[in-house]
Amino acid sequence: MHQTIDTALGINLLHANQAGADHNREHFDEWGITCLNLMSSPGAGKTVLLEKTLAALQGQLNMAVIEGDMTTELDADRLRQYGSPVIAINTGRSCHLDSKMVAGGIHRLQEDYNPHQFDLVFVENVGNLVCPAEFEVGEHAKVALLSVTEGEDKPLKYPIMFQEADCLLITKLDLAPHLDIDLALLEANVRSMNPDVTIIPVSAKTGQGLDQWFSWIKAQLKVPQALIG
Ligand SMILES: Nc1nc2c(ncn2[C@@H]2O[C@H](COP(=O)(O)OP(=O)(O)OP(=O)(O)O)[C@@H](O)[C@H]2O)c(=O)[nH]1
Ligand SMILES: [Mg+2]
Repeated sequence: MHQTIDTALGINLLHANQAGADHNREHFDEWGITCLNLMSSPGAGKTVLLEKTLAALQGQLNMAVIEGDMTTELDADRLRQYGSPVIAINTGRSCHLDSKMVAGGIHRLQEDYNPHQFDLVFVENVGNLVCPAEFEVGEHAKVALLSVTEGEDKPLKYPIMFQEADCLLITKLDLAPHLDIDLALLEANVRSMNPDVTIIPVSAKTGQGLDQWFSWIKAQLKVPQALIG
């Protein structure tokens, strides 16, 4: 009995969230913005990757970040050094951003800036390999990060994140020689969940793979880069 109620509640919750996500996406589409939702377990390297990305693409693209964290603005403060607007959202007891929280971030962007100026909005989700994958926020693509320190089995144990991802970044590649990680097996496990996902191994520390990541980002833009003045 409880299970039935829980399931019905869960379906209603996800349904309401989806309606909000569709509404957020309509705003992004109206403004010509591409929104990318970055998700991973805690510490896989989302913020460091965003730091490298903001630094590298500054001057080429007009970017903003909606930064989700349960309590602090530590990540938001790190990212503010790169000149792009960073909207911090504290989720409190929630282990993921939902579409309503991101709508709040969008409204703050709208109030403080001309939203038409942005090409790209990154959402950094709360570090969690489960719930963020189930709650769309209005993104155009989902980017999952999995660091080499987490183990080859994670795509099998936490399938939804890997099934939903449009792009999978294998992070901290510089650490691989110090570990027993089997990268071929890791990739095979990802492919068994999602045969078509783009897989990009990267190291934010050495810069390996970052050019491929930047090319993937540019291929997602709503306005082709050649037209961005
Ligand atoms: N060796 C190495 N360390 C990295 C790399 N990328 C990130 N790190 C380290 O991993 C730790 C976590 O990085 P963050 O970018 O804060 O991870 P995050 O996913 O944003 O973490 P949460 O927001 O807490 O979920 C930091 O100590 C980083 O310096 C990398 O490419 N190589
Ligand atoms: Mg972070």
